[in-house]
Amino acid sequence: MKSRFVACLVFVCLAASAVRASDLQDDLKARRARMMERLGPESILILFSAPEKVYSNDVNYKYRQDSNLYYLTGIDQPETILVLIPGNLERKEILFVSTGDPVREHWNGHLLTQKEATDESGIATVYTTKEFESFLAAILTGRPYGPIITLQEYEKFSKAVKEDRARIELLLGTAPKLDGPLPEAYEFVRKLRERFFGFSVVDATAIFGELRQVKTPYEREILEESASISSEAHLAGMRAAKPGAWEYEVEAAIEYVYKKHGAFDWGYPSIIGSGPNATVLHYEKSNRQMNDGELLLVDAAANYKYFTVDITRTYPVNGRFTQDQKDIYNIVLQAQEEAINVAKAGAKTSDIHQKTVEVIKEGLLTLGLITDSKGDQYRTWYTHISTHWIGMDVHDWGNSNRPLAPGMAFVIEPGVYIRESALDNLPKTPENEAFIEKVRPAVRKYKGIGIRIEDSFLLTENGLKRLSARVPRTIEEIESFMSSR
Ligand SMILES: [Mn+2]
Repeated sequence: MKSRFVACLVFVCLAASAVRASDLQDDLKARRARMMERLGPESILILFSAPEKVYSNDVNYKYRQDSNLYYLTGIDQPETILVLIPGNLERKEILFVSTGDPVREHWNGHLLTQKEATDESGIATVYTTKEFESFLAAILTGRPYGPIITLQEYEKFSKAVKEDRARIELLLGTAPKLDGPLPEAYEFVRKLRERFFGFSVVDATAIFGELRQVKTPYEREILEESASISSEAHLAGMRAAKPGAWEYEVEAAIEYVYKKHGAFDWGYPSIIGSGPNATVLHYEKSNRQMNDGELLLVDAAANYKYFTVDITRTYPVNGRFTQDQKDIYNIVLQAQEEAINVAKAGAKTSDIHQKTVEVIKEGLLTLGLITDSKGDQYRTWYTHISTHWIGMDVHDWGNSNRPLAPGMAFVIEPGVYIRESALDNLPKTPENEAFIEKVRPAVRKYKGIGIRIEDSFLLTENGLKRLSARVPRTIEEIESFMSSR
């Protein structure tokens, strides 16, 4: 009964969404304006869409737009290019899209017309992708581009090119090795430099990170809707888990909820790990049958309108925790609880993580899984960092040195994973031999238990908001939900 009531609430909440389609266009416009402010009048930004990716042979994966291109355009079509020229008089925003190929449209569906591209993005100037080369050649040799345009339109940028001050901002990604192949972005830079002069190339990564790190009111609403769908999906997963069921049945129950609410798909491949699979951080196979007495770790969230939260729950497939499972669970839960209290405006995510480390060390020491709470022994069982930004990417762009401020969204996800093999992998030093001998009995007792608890948060002007609050989390909440299914 209780769960049905919750499901009802979700439905009402989603149906009553106050977000209108035009809200996205308004937000896109504001995002581009902020980007152009950072770029300045002597820069241009060139941003390419994500390539299509091969699934196998001549079949592609479902197309997923590059987050940054979508962030500034709302266009989810391949072969799209955005150019921002803040120094221009009117045409500061120019979009290139592939249009009007009847054969391609027959096979793969409608391509945006220039007018539709304008309607979706709010960008008035739209050219075809084929024109991009001649556009670049024009503006990088100090000529204007496009019909019925005043000679002054491109003047600021042209002058910067002529005087060697122009900046081309691109997303370069990680620098390639000297002897390896050039990634596409670097290849593009190489070709630009062969043909044109008067500019330097700048990596725009940091600006995107800074902008995306603080969510706009529109983005906060979508993030909450996305969290709402993912929370409901977790409840569906909890209903599907039982001794004898297969991991993929839980996965199907979860992903059904995503699709039912019009989500694109998962935001990252679902992790549905039962028994020892719960200790595999990115377990993706979902093909094991669950046994009575085991835990199931579920790490899953939808990509809804290009926003993804990140939620993990670990619960007993038969609905009741054993004492050993409770021992570990309570450490992770307490670590999360205490870390939540640290997550205030002005704090850093490293402070949050440090708190989880402190609590987990104490807990592991008490259970005999480490012998020294001062050093790094805890890393044998707590193998990852507990925070990251969320948003358009599940591990969203942002600067971790920036103090927390309203509009930032992130997870807190401590975890403990007791893999006996972790002891075998320690370097063979006398110190480690002694450690292994002392903790071996506790490791035998708890081996195969993997627990992660992960919630998604939005820091607001009124404090921290747990976006995944509806998913049972404490031992009491979980056992009560599982027995009332
Ligand atoms: Mn995560």
